[in-house]
Amino acid sequence: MLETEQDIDSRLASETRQSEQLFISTAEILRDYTLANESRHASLIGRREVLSGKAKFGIFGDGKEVAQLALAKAFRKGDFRSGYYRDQTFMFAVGAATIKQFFAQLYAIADVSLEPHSAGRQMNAHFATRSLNPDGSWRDLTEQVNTSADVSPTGSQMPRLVGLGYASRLYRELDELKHLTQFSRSGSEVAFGTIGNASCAEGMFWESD
Ligand SMILES: Cc1ncc(C[n+]2csc(CCOP(=O)(O)OP(=O)(O)O)c2C)c(N)n1
Ligand SMILES: [Mg+2]
Repeated sequence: MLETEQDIDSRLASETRQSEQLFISTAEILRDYTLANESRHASLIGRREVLSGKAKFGIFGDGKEVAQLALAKAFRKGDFRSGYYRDQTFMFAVGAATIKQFFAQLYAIADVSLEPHSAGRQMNAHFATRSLNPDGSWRDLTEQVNTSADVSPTGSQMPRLVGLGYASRLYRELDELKHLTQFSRSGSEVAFGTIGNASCAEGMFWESD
């Protein structure tokens, strides 16, 4: 059935209302574009450094910039990531890594103040956040973005992801854990995971399912 003029007017009005709800400011679009562009160049320059023998090994997140910017918008303080080596744009976007730190790890700089993710001990793009202060006391994990420390076996982020999700469930359900407010927002935090297609064929992926 053909739409009448009135139908079209009301459809357009409703679509306009929907697009207003999805409003993103010009400033935010420009910030996102800038970060995506910087991250892409970090990948291209990093790969050149590896292929010309100046860095030990490299694997990069180019091609995933936009998806990771979108993921970062859903991520809140207190949430956790368990991911893999393609996640640089997400890590930059949530403020948990800088481009300088990214290159410090690529060059295996063994100085924790320059390379706080692993002090040069891990391959590149193996991210981590700290749960402890230098004096060994716990940080308030609900006030920071968190990522479990990346390890290299493909698929190994999945059991960690299950553990993080299960921990939130326990914080939600067990009264005796309710006083531990520095670890959990009453179990409402979200554990986000990332994985590559090939790693979805690993045993650890299926065991985590
Ligand atoms: C258990 C294990 N086997 C092999 C490797 C070597 N390795 C590193 S990345 C990779 C490919 C992973 O592909 P995919 O999961 O599709 O991720 P993509 O890099 O394509 O996003 C392999 C085989 C590894 N890290 N761990
Ligand atoms: Mg793949």
